[in-house]
Amino acid sequence: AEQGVKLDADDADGDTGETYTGSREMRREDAALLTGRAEYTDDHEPPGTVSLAFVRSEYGHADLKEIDTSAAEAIDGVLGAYTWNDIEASPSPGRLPLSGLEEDIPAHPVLATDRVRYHGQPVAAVVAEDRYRARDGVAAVDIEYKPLEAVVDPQEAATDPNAPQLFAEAPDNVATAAELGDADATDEAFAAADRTVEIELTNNRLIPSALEPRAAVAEFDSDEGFTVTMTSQSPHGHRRKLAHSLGVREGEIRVVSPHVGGGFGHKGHHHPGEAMAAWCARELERPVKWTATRSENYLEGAHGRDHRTTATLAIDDDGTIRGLSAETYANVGGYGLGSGAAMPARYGRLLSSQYAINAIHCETHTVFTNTAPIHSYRGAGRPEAIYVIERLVDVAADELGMDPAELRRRNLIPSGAFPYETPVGATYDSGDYEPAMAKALDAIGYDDLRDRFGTNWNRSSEAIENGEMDDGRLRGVGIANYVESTGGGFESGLVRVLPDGDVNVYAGTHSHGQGHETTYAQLVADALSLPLDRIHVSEGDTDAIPTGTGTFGSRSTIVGGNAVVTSAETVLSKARRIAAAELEADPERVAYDDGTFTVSGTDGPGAGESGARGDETVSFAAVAGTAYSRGLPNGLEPGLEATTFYELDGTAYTFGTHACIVAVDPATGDVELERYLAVDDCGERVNPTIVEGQVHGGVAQGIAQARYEQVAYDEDGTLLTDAMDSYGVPRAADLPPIETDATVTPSPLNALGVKGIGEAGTIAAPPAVVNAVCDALDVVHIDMPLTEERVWQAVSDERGDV
Ligand code: MCN
Repeated sequence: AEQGVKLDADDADGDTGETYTGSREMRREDAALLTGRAEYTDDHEPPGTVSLAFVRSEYGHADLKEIDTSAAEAIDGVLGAYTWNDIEASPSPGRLPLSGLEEDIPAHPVLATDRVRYHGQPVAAVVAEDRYRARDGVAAVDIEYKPLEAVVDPQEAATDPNAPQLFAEAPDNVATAAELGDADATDEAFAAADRTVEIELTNNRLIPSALEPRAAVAEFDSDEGFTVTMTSQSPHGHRRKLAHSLGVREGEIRVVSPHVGGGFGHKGHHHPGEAMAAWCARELERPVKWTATRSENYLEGAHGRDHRTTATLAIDDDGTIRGLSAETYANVGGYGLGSGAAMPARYGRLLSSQYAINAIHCETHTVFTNTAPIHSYRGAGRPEAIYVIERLVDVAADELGMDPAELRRRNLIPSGAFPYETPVGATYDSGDYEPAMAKALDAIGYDDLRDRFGTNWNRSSEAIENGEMDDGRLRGVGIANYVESTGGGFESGLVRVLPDGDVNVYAGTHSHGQGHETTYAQLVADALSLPLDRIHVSEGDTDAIPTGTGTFGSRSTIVGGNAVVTSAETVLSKARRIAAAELEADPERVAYDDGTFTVSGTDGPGAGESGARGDETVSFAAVAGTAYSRGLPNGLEPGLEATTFYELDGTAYTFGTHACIVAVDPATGDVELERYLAVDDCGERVNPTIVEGQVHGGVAQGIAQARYEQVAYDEDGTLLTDAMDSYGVPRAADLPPIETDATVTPSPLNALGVKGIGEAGTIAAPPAVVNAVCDALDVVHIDMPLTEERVWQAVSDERGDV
């Protein structure tokens, strides 16, 4: 495909008009990424750079008796070996910022104080001339631990009176407890319903496996302050958090984030690594580099999920859902990281999913355990909520002997009911669920599949015994409906026109794989009616970009996109006034299209010989030149740029239906995904190819959660899955082709009509896959990940073999 080709009326995606928005522009950023020209943090090597490495706790829970760094300091080339005592003696508070918790609960120290609370917690830091000697220094630090009993399961940590306590300030290890919805109304709904169905499930703990581990290069100058080059999804957020942990003002820190090789949430959080790199740079007055190894990233890079839930659905025999109640124990890990401990409390907001449920009640306990800190992994609460309701609906269908698709359809929020307020405090902006669901069911051939294979409500164990296809494998079909909340917080967008008419766009978001360089350029090119190649997009430097928020929560397109477009519109309106002055016309009479301002019907130099009045024109580029010349007309201020801080009034709810077909080998427990299909509705799509790419990536992660990924700690709190050979990251060959389709229901909350798409796949895929496998095996539930062993066990249990 070519670059810079506008979408015309014949485009297959159904949009009309000559716009870049909606067209399948190739991603501009890919040439540099694919040819290895792109610069990442670890490529940054200012003269004199030295290397930082950490001594990390070998124990999940232990008191620190003594730390002896003298042997490390004696190594040739080691410049310093530091412990908490050094941090305490310095001007820095040395603790990462914490929010949403009682104030007396201690925040994560950058180096352990007198106790370690998770395996891999940084205990000491060694800086040396190169990374090898830094490692030698790490090996030479001598630590005497007194191991303590550990607890890793959140439900056990909160409910077992004998469970070890992590913080005296958090009785029963509970960090926060929250309630959503109405308990009394839910009790009433339960009493009135024909029956209830219950499920107990675990949302398995995950590790973000971005290709590039976290890294930081910190430089310090006593006049200029800090420059921290780092892997970040939120450069301004990191500037603020670094200021907190270092005890300096934000103005003393510049954060620069070059290309980022994936994040999935964990590069939005502040970890000890970057804080210590900056602390050491000031201490040694040398540039200090820290790059996590894969294992370090696994030990300490904020993990995700890890919920234990008991949920009950109250339902009538005709399939009407009357009420839902859920109680969840969510793991926080050894310390709260930023707002991580408060995040699970919000997960219940999506429990209503696409269904009109009158009464919902959700209780969430977020719990400290001796495991790595947990925060937002792609989806951040939404996958956990949707998994609960979408599994429950299938269990209810089984109980009622009703087709699970039909049960869903009966309870969908009708298209006329928007904006729709759920009982758990969410207001859905717009939605039209039935067509998306119908599209998915049609495409997967749902009715035909049911005819051929039946459903788990009528399949007998005899049928399982016989197998239902010639190859002896059991087929199942699973569907999952979802909603995704998108667009929180404010975002900044600066549009600066240069004197020759080129346009620089700066946004406070930071792409780490999402393609903003392309999609923001499409939006601004349309807003300014200019060729795409005149628009240049920058993110990632806090000195160049107005204070922003960052890229997470599928927010960039809505808030960042609308911010840059609003700025472009402000710029255009000023350009029009300058053009009007040049053309000596009223601004209202000045038309603008395709880079040219026109006043029609003038009797100036353009007038025809016959006396007919002609058109006068001036180009956008010429107006840009005028904007920077002396003595602008009508008292206009020189310059041509605008900044917008954009915030959405509400939340935009993306939705869709995913469906898949599985074939399960009952002899081995092997599951093959024969088809996977996603129908997503994120409102207007800026770039359908990028949207599909986002869905592909999310679905890959969702399938991986359902089938492969599981963080494992032993009972002492030792992380067993600390590398890619023990943690089930999916490979290309593990994934089916992913078919995509879309419906378009614009969001009324923003002028572009867009909603976010970045997390849809991680939300919908786990329940779609688990529903399909449970359908194939005629079992009520199997916890993720659906390893061969678990699936085989479920088949054997069903047959009574074992
Ligand atoms: N888009 C569009 N039209 C829409 C919505 C989105 O064309 N209606 C395009 C956007 O312009 C943007 C992309 O799709 O180029 C994603 O936009 P959006 O949904 O706004 O999400 P964000 O850019 O804010 O990305 C965040 C989201 C999250 S929360 C995670 S986690 C995630 C993800 O994106 N991590 C990723 N996608 C990832 N992709 C890669 N390659 N690597 C990661 O770490």
